[in-house]
Amino acid sequence: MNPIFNNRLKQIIEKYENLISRKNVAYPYGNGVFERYQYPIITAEHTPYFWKYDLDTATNPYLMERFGINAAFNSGALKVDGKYLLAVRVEGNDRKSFFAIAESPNGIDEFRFWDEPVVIPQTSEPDTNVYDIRLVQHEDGWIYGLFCTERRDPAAPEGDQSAAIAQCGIVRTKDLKQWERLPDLVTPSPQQRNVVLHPEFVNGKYAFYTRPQDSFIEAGKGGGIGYGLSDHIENAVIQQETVIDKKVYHTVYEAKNGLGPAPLKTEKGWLHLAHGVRNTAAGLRYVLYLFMTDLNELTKVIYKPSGYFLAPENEERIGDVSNVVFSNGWIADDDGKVFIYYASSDSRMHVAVSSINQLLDYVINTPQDNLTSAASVQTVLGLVSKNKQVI
Ligand code: BGC
Ligand code: BMA
Repeated sequence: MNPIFNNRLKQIIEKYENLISRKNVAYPYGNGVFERYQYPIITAEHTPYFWKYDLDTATNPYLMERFGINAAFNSGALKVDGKYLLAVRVEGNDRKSFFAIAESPNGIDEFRFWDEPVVIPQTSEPDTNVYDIRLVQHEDGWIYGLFCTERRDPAAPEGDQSAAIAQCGIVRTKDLKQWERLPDLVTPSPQQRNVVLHPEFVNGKYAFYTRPQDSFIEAGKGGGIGYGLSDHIENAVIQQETVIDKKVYHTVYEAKNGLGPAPLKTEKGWLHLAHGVRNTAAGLRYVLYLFMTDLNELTKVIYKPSGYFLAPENEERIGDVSNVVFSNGWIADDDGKVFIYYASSDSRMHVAVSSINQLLDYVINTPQDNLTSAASVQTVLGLVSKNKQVI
C-alpha cells in the first residue's frame, strides 16, 4: 500500500475523465461564416494517462511521468460509421511526433484517444519524424493517409543538425488500425510537405495536390499549391507539377502556402482550405484561407476571397510556435454541416463549425484581393454606396 501513489493515481484519472467529458460551447456572435468553440477539443492533456505513466507501484513508487507529451495538434479528419475521427499529431517531450486516433460522438467534444497510437510501418529509409497526416476516403475503396516524413539532410555539414529533407509518406488502411506503408511519393521537387490526395480518380489516375519547395523552410523559386497525376498509388510518381495557387507579394500567402485537407465536392466546385504564411519581425505567421476550383478542370481556380478566412485569436496566438493556425482535416456531414478542425500555435486542436451553404456564400461573394491599398478602398466604397440604398 503506497498512499502517495494511490492518491496521485486517483487524481490523475479524475482529472483526465473530467477533461474528456467536458461539454464544449459555441462562442456567441460568430462572424456569420463559422462558429468558434470555447474550449480546445484536444490538448496534450487529452492523451491517456496510461501512455505517460508506468502504473505499477513497485517500479514507479512516486507515480512520475515516464513519457511526457508536449502537444497534440495538426490532425487529419474522417467520419467513419457516424463517429468523428481525428488522426492527431501527438508530439512527445522528445520532439518526435506520431499519429493517434481520437474519436468523438458529435465532432465538438468528448474526444477520446483509442488505446494505442498508430504504428506506421517503415520503408528502407526510416523516418526520423512524421507529421501532418491528411486522411482521405478514396473512391478506390482504401482510406489513405498522406503525411510528411522528415529525415536529416545527408548533404548537411556535421555542424548543421537542423537541415532536413521533407517528403510525402503514404499509408493506407481499411479500419485505421492496420496500416500498409507504400513507397514515398516521387515528384520533381527536392522537398515536399502538405501533399494531399484528391478523393476521386482523374482519367483513371491518382491526383495529388503538392507543394514544391526548393529548401526545407523556404519555398525559393518553388512554392505555391501544385497539382499532379500518377498512374499508380503503389510507387506513385508525379512527372509534372502544375502550380494552381501561387504565392503573391503583399498577401497573406506571400512567403509560402500549402493545401490543408482534401477538398470538399460541392455543386459549385471543389472547396479548398489552405494555409498562407508571411514572414514578420516576430517570425512566420500562419493563417487559413479558402478557394474553389472548377468541378472538372481541377487546376482552374474559380473563386478566391481576399485575405484570411481564419487567423489565430486570443489564446490561440500562443504556443510552441506562436501566431500559427494550421488545418489538415475537416468533415462535411450529410446535412451540410462542416466541422473545420484546426490547430493553434503547434500546441492544441480546435473546431470551427460552418455549413456548405455558408462556405459557398463566403467563397463566391467575398470580394477578391485586388492587391493594392487603393483597390481595397474601392471595395469598401462599393459596399458603402450599396448600403446607402438599403439603410
Ligand atoms: C516541424 C514542422 C515544421 C517544419 C518546418 C519540422 O521539423 O516538425 O512542424 O512545419 O519543420 O518548420
Ligand atoms: C509547418 C507545418 C506544420 C506547422 C507549421 C508551423 O511547415 O508543416 O507542421 O504547424 O509549420 O510550425
